[in-house]
This record gives sequence, C-alpha cells and structure tokens, in this order.
Amino acid sequence: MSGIITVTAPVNIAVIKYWGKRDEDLILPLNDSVSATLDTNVMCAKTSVCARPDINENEIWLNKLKEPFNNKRLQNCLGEIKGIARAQKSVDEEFLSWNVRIYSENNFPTAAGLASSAAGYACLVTALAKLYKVKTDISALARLGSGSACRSVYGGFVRWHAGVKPDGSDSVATQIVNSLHWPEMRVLVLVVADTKKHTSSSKGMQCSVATSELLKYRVQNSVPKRVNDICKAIKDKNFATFAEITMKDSNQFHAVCLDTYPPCVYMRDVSHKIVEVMHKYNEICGQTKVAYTFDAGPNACLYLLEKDVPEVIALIKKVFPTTKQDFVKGLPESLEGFP
Ligand code: 2P0
Repeated sequence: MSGIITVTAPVNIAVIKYWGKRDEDLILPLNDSVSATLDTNVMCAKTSVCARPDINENEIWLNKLKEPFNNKRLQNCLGEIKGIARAQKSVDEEFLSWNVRIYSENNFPTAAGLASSAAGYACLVTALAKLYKVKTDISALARLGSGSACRSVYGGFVRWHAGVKPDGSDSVATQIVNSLHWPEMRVLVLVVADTKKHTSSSKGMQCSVATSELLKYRVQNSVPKRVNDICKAIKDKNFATFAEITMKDSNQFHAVCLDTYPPCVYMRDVSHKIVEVMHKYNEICGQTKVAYTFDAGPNACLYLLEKDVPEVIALIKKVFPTTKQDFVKGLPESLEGFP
C-alpha cells in the first residue's frame, strides 16, 4: 500500500493566450503562450493520490463528487506516467498493478474561465509523478491533461513553447523569470459570474480553428512578436509595455472568439464595462497603471503593481458595487469625479 501523496498547484493567468491546437490528442498548441502563475493558496487545486491493492477500480473525486474515470485525458496522463515508471523501473510491477484513488478540490469556481483545469491537472500529474517516483518533464505530462496546465507547474512568469515536432516533445513550458523577479506585481480577479461557461475552451478553440480567419492571422502575425516583446518587458519590469501587450492580446483573443462561426461569446456587458473603466482610469492617471485580461469566461483578471492596488480596489467598489441592492440601482453611466 502506498502512502498518500498530497500536492497543491495554483492557477495561472495568461497574458498571451493559448487558443487553438495543432494536435488534439497530444494537446499541441498553434502558438506559444505566456502566463503568470499566482503565488497564492487562495486560488489553487489540492490533490491527494494513493495506490492500493484493495481499491477495486481507479477512482477520481472532484470537489467531493465521484466522477467517471473513463475520461480520455485522465487516462492518458495516468497511462503515460505508469509507462515512464515501468521504463525507469522506479516502482515495481505489483505497485503498478494496483488501482489509484484521486481526490482533488479547487478553492475557486470550477470551469468558469478561471483556469481550474490548469491547476487541477498540474496538481494531478505532479502528485502521480511523485507516487510513481518518475523523473521527467512534468509540464509535458500536465499538457496531456489540459494545455494550459503545463504552465502551472512553474512559478513566476512562464512560457509554453508551441514546438514544431509532431510528437510534441518540444511543446513544454519553461520559466521566464521566477516569482521573486517582480515582487510588486499583483493580480486582482473580478468574478463577474461563477457559473459554468456555455462553450468549453476545447470546443471553442476547435470551432475557431475550423472557422476563424482572424485566428490564422493572429498565430502567424501577432503572437510571435508579442511573445518576444512581453518576455522582454517582463525581464525589464516594464509595466506599461507589459500591460499594453496583455490588453491587446486579450482583446484579439475575444475578437477571434467573435470571428468564430457560430461565435463564442465569453465576455458580458459587465466585462466590457470593466475594459472601459480600466482604459478611462489609465487615461486619467496619464500612464498605464492597470491591465485587464479575460479568459474563456466573463471574469476579469487585472494585472497591476502593489502601490496601485488600494486605488484600483476603491475604483472597482465605486463603479461596481457588489450588494444586490446596489446592482438594482444600475451601473454608473460615467466615471466623473473619479478618482
Ligand atoms: C489560456 N485558455 O492561455 C487560454 C486563454 C482560455 C483562454 O488555456 O483543451 O482549458 O484543455 O487544452 O487549457 C483554456 O484552455 O484547454 C485556456 P485544453 P484549456 O489560458
């Protein structure tokens, strides 16, 4: 019987978005992407795994509910890790024959565009790799569960290289800088809605690959330069450039979603209002102090520096009051008088 292995992994928030695959089974992306892994235990997944001879079949529990184990991605991850363990002889055959029990929890809304699968799979493969004592690139294993998960296995700012090889061996994540490099950087997550999204990321991106002309342009013309420029801005701690690229890339990603047929609409009226307010704020400040980015959902992630957090929180509270009663009164029409 194995001991219980427990690990946690935080979510990552992309600033250059991954959208579109060149290989559906190996989960290989069309373009490089860049993200920051949150340095927090507020938004993370926690997974415990064990292998035992008395477990009758493989089991997975997600947020306290037992889920079917016949999920292809889950089986790919487990199969790949066991294959490596067998090749490396890191555990014996008897241990490999036992079933596993996986227990995973997120402490934030699942599947609401808050990168829950990224944290979940990063956590799962790290725990299983420890259980089977394998030595390998964990980001490549995490990628088999969910593309964006490969970025959550490192802290700080991370780049997922699309790679060019058909077997995906060069489609791995690398760290751009560690979490100590830019200690003033903060992320605010504005939860607009915590319900499950209508179109999953996987389905949405399949549809974009099949129908969006803009996606082709984005992959060939926009992303390569943006990735180089944002990596430099991160290394140089140049917030204004970092912020501008982040916002432009979020906007282009959602433009691709709208260019998809039928369109994938992830942002809502409140999301668009957040965009408007943040531009207005930067304009009033006379410099770019905050950047928004939206994933495949309506929730906003704001990148900003620590010194500006109190003012931006005050702005958000003023423009987007959170009590039901305040919402009934409606959103303010202008930002007059602010800050
Ligand atoms: C990202 N997203 O870079 C982008 C931005 C959503 C919008 O990665 O099919 O859940 O499991 O590889 O990783 C969401 O895609 O999709 C995603 P799969 P995943 O963060």
